[in-house]
Amino acid sequence: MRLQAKPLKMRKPWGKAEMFFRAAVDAIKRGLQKTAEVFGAGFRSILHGRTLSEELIDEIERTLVSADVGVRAAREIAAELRTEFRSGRVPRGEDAIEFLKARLKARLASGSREIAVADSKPTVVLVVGINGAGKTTSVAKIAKSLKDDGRTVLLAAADTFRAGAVAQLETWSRRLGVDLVKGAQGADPAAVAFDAADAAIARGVDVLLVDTAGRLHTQDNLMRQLTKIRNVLAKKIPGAPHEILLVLDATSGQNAVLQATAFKAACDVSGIFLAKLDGTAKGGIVVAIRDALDVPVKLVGVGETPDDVQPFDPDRFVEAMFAA
Ligand SMILES: Nc1nc2c(ncn2[C@@H]2O[C@H](COP(=O)(O)OP(=O)(O)OP(=O)(O)O)[C@@H](O)[C@H]2O)c(=O)[nH]1
Ligand SMILES: [Mg+2]
Repeated sequence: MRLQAKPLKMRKPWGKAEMFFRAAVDAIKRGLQKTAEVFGAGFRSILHGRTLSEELIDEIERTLVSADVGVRAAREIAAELRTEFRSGRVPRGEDAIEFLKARLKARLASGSREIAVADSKPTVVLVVGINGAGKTTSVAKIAKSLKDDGRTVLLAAADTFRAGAVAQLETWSRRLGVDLVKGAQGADPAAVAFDAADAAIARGVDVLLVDTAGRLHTQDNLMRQLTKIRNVLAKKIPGAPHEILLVLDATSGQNAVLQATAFKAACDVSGIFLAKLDGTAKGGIVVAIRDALDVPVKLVGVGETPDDVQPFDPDRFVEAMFAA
C-alpha cells in the first residue's frame, strides 16, 4: 500500500546544466552500445535501402527477440508492422525503422516515472534486489543526485548480512558527505530501519534511503524480512516507504523479468532502477519488463560512479538504441 505519495517535483530535475544533460545523453549512448549494435546497426543493415517484405518482417521479429525485447512483445510488434505493411502504409525498410521506434516508445511511455515524495518529510525510499544487482551503488547515485539538488539525505545500512556491506555504504557516505545509520553485522535489519527512521525524523532530513541485503526472490524467509522492514518503516513514518525501488541488473536478460515479477509480488515494488545498462546490456529488456508487469523503469544506471544515473526517458532511450 502506498499512501500520501505524490510526484516529486525536483527544483532542478536530476541535472544542473545543459552540459550535464548532454553528458548524460552521451553516457546512455555509450551505455547502449551493445544494444545499438543489435538494434540500430542490425536493423539498418537488414532494412536500409530495401523494400519491406513478409520475410523481412520475420527477420525483424527475430532481431527483436535477440535484443531481449521478449517473445510476446516481438510478436506483437511484428504483427502490427505486418498489418501496416499489407495496407501499404509502411512500404520501405526506412519506414519500418521509424515504425519500430514509434511502437517501442509507445510501449515504454505508460506509467508515471516520477519518484514519489511524502507530503511531509522524510520521504523514504527502500531499495531491494538480488545479490550484486547494484543496490548499494544505486543508493549512492540517488543520494548524490538528491544532494546535488539541495536535499538532505540519510542512508540506512540495512544490509547487516553480507560482511563488508556496511563498510561499503559507509565509504559512500563519507565520499558523498551524507550521514549514515548502521547496525552491527548480523543485527536485525528491521531494527536498523527502525533506528534510521527515528534519526531521519529527529534530524529533519528530506529523504531516507534504505539499502538492503541482496536476496534471491526464491528465498521466502528473506523476502519476509523485506516485508518486516517495510512494516517497521510504515509504522514510524506515515505512508513510508513512499518508493520501493527494485534494482535489476540489465545484463541478466530475461531473468530480470522473473525477478521483477517475484519482488513485485512480495513487496509492492513501485519502480525499477535498471543498473548496468552500460557494458554488455541489451536495452530491449526494458520493453520485456514493461510488458511483464505494470512497474515503470524510473531510473537507469550507466556506469559505476555516483554520477552515472539518469531518469529513464523512453524517447531518448529508444533513440539511443537505434543510434549509429
Ligand atoms: N557498469 C556498471 N556497474 C555497476 C552499475 N551499478 C553497479 N555496478 C557494479 O556492480 C557491482 C555490484 O554493485 P553493488 O552496488 O555492490 O550491488 P549490490 O546489489 O549492493 O550487491 P549486494 O549488496 O552484494 O547484494 C559493483 O562492482 C558496482 O560497481 C552500473 O550501472 N554500471
Ligand atoms: Mg549492497
